[in-house]
Amino acid sequence: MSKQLVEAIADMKEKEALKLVKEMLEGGSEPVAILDAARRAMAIVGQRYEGGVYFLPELILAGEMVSQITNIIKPELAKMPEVKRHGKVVIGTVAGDIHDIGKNIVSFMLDVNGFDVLDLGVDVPAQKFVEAIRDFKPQVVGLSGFLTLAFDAMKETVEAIKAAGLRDQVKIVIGGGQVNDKIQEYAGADAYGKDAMAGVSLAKKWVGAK
Ligand code: B12
Repeated sequence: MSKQLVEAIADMKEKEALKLVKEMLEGGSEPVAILDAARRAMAIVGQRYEGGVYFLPELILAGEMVSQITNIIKPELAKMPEVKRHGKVVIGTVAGDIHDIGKNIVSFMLDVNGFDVLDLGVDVPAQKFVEAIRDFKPQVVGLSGFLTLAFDAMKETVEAIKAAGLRDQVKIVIGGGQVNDKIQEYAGADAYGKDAMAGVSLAKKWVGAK
């Protein structure tokens, strides 16, 4: 069924995709497995966009479908037994970038895994991260970005945090479709997370949670 879901999203069959998600949940599928299918479908949508098969309207529709799927799944994840709170995370999509589907998934996976998350939204200026670190006092900062131009914004954000004298107080993890360890090094972050669960594992490790 997860293969059918990938195809339905990738083929822009919105009603079918949402119906499948509900059926999968009723059938006992893991919410995280459904999210993974949505992520795989988005990669196909991206390839079709690159290949000139899809255009911006399809990207927007695909984005909306995944947001709706995320909203259906959220209450299921929230049903998990109450977990101990481990610490605080500030997260946002860096300046110049408005992609937020992945960030939203990371944000709520952190939440359901015991972190208090302050989500600053999209196109977040470096200074806003600095202010949030001062006010919210997180142990971890998550920077998300999908565009190649986000790499510079990530670097600038890390530099602004350093210039504000706050770099030693936080661990910084970056993530987003094209991010890898080279970009992590370029941006001066502490780690990169390939997916939401990698972000959760890193944050847990950094705050010493089991
Ligand atoms: C959906 C989409 C959109 C939607 C976004 C909707 C939304 N609300 O986010 C819309 C239509 C708005 C959009 C706009 C644009 N897009 Co777009 N978009 C995509 C698309 C198809 C999917 C992205 C996505 O959501 N993937 C699914 C999520 C779940 O994956 P993810 O973000 O990688 O997240 C996971 C991990 O990376 C990780 N993660 C993510 N963030 C973080 C953070 C931390 C801390 C951690 C630990 C982990 C982590 O965990 C997530 C969950 O597991 C990609 C193509 C692709 N290859 O995927 C193009 C793509 C990213 N877009 C692209 C482009 C060019 C644009 C536009 C410039 C188009 C235009 N001409 O206007 C604009 C950008 C405007 C801007 N300033 O940002 C290009 C980028 C190319 C580049 N090299 O920069 C891509 C690659 C398409 C392409 N092949 O050309 N886009």
